[in-house]
Amino acid sequence: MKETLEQIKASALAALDATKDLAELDTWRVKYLGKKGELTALLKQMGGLSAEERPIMGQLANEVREALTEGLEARKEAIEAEALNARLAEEVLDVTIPGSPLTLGHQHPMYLVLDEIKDIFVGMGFECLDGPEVELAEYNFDRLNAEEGHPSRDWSDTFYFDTDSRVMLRSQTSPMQIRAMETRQLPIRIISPGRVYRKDEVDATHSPMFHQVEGLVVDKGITMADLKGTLNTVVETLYGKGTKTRFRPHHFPFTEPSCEMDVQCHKCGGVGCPTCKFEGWIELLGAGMVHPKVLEGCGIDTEVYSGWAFGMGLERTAMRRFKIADLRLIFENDVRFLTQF
Ligand code: 2NL
Repeated sequence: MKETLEQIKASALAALDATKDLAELDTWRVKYLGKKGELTALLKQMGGLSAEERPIMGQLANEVREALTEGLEARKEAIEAEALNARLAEEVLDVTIPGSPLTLGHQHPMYLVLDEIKDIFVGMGFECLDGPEVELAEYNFDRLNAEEGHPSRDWSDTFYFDTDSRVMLRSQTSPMQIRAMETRQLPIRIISPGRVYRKDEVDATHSPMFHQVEGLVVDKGITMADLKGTLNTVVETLYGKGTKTRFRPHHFPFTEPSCEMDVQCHKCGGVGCPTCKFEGWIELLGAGMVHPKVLEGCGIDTEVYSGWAFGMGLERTAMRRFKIADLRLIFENDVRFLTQF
């Protein structure tokens, strides 16, 4: 029996060394130390021993059990340590690997220009308004004194949604200024930038969708002098102090009198060059005193109040500022183009 015990101990310890994971270790424990294990089976045979042999064998059996239990604990710790080391090696973080670069977008040149214009007007106490791109012809035309039959209302110029020409894509941002005059308390000082739509074929200078900024002031005693003074200040902030401007008479249905404002060519100083098409001046915007019919249509008393308004195209301003030759580049949004500004 003693030999059998030694044998069990030797083969058990050898098998223990061969276990590779906790599952195998548990199989080992059941085989050698379990209730139906080899050691238990041997102890059950102790009844057949003599009274002298029994305690000696008993003690030896206990020593073997202790050795196996200790071995089991040691092996368990070793397996767990190996598993931990393997996991640490696998999950190791190499902080020296260079990060992958974040590809950020770039602000569009036209919005750079718009932000500058906004800053100037907000600095003078104007509020910036947003409004719908789908409008009623009533607000886009009628309320702006462009009555039925006005050429801009033609189907060849305007995107209508319905056959009776009632709903349309706005052709200017004035409709929301009309809404402001209807609903707000006077005085009003607002600008309204946004997308506008006209039926034009795409080429280097035309697009059926473009951007506009309009502005409107309504207060007591507003005159053409306010229009000129404010717009001159805007131009000097945009193009530098001392930049010369000129105002030419023009016609818009919604303003009376109306004018166009030119800036002296920053390139040649007014002598004439390719930038100003040898005119010495560059057209910047249209403006005028708000037509009394337009004011009255919004319930404003023209005996007390008057106003001025302007409208300018944003694409053209950005193209001039950044020397962009083709309008289509503005809308393609190729990041190689955008990142140049
Ligand atoms: C241009 C000219 C202009 C206005 C827009 C306006 C708005 C209201 C009342 C009166 Cl609510 N006028 N806007 C006035 C003059 C000119 O735009 O050439 N735009 C690109």
